[in-house]
Amino acid sequence: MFERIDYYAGDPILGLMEKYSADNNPNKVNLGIGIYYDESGVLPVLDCVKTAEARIADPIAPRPYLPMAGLPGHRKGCQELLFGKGAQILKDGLVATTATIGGSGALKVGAEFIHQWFPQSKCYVSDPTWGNHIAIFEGSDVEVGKYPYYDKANSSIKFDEMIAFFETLNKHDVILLHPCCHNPTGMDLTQAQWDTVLNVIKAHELIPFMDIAYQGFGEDMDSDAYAIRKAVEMGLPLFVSNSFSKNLSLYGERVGGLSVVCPTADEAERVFGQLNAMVRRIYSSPPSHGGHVVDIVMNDDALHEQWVGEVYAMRDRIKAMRLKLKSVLEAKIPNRNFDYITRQNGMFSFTGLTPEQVERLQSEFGIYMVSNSRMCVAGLNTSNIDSVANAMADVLKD
Ligand code: KET
Repeated sequence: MFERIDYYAGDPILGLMEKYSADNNPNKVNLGIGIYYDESGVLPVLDCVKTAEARIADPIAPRPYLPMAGLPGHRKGCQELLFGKGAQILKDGLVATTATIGGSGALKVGAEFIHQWFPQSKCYVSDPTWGNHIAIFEGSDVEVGKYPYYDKANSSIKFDEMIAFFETLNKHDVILLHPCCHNPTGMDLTQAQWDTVLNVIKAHELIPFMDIAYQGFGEDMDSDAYAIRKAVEMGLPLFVSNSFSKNLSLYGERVGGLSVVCPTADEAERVFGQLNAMVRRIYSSPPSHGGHVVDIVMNDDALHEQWVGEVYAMRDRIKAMRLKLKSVLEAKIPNRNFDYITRQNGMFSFTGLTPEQVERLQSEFGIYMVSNSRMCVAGLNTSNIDSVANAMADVLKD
């Protein structure tokens, strides 16, 4: 009966995590999946989250189903983080937000919405992008294309090519953008470049879909949301998927949100209703535990401030690791340019290693990075950075 079912080749990122876990090399280093580990190589529980958990646990409360759109405080937390506290569009009721099962859930609900209400639209993703972007949109029967983005030879962005490409697209085509900390390249647009992109989007009536999974890991909470807020200022309709997996270190709780910015409050209400309908038919309503953590941390001023500080500490540790990695590699291979390591933002560095070199790092040194050469810099720490840099230098020299 099931013989005709294809084998699943596995996911390039999650599969790597499994392979890493099964490796019994005592010196193994996980630089694959986008997870922040602290200086001791441990996945942190943020202090603000510990306080929120203590409140949730005392007294232990009943667990009813949440509304389809999740907790109101979770939704408000997403909105204020993305659009700014007191933003006029929030006062005017122009944003339809649903809490979602992680950033992935937000993308899925958004993709389903686009499939149903914009059936002619194609979705264009950066070349390269997070692999699951393509899988999620194709899984919702949205045709996916790629726009030029990363110039491998120069470790830079093909900006002019990208703009020229956008100009060829059809009205209401969707452009999936990374507002900060581009995955996998770490190469972000400047604010002036964002302005140009958004002007083209406006002129051609394209639909921007911004996926922000690393807010706070680039520059700061507000600068990382520049593209989102600029699009709002320009009066563009906009989809935003956000994830709290990384910046609240709540990976397994699956917390995120999908927000759709609409021209009028009436349209926002219609969209909100349809988002509810999408959620109902996919998973009914989101899980409550992580939603309560988000609600508490985002809506308590003192905890929110503490949280921002904790995110910036993670950001700063990653930046310090970039500097260290660059300096060790430069010392080892003086004739090669490693500036790209500190020009890139967020958790990832796109190292440009060949698949063979990535494979050698894994089999000879127990160092795991994604085969497209993406390294999660947040997996480096002062104890493993020298051995990682030495191993990289070794495979690069041969
Ligand atoms: N968007 C982007 C850009 C992203 O990198 C991730 C996760 C997500 C959405 C999903 O967020 P979540 O809240 O976990 O559903 N990326 C890392 C983990 C993964 O592949 O699932 C990664 O790229 O390693």
